[in-house]
Amino acid sequence: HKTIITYGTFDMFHIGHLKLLKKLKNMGDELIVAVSTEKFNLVKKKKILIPFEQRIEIVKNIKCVDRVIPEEAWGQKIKDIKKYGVDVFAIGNDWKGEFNFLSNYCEVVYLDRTEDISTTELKKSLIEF
Ligand code: C2G
Repeated sequence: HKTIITYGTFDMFHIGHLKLLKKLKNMGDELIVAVSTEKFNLVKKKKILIPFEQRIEIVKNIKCVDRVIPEEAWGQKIKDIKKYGVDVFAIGNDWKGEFNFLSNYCEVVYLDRTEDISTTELKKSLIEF
């Protein structure tokens, strides 16, 4: 049994998020997704359009997602890895290298992002719409 975990804001859920989650699910048996709370997005200095309750509800209902948890702090990853018996931490390669310290606790994988889509671009095209 192989458990994968990933973390993210998942604002304005789009195909880039979905492709990543499907790839992650195919890497193992159980996929856990930690969704960033409003408070933690302030820490990340990330402006959010869709409230946490809606973002986590959407991710929870994605077929390949087995469990969702809130992401409230940078420091929770090690606790989560131990608590859920995580075998693989994975995230998009925009974070390449940032989480190598987790390799003391589990495998660390950085995956290619999906090109030509991002919440930032979506916001821009909405303004022009
Ligand atoms: N992603 C992707 N392709 C895109 C856009 C996003 O593969 N076109 C991936 C990102 O690489 C990330 C995940 O989708 O793995 C979620 O993206 P964000 O919500 O932007 O995540 P972020 O705000 O960077 O939060 O502790 C880690 C942070 O919480 C990550």
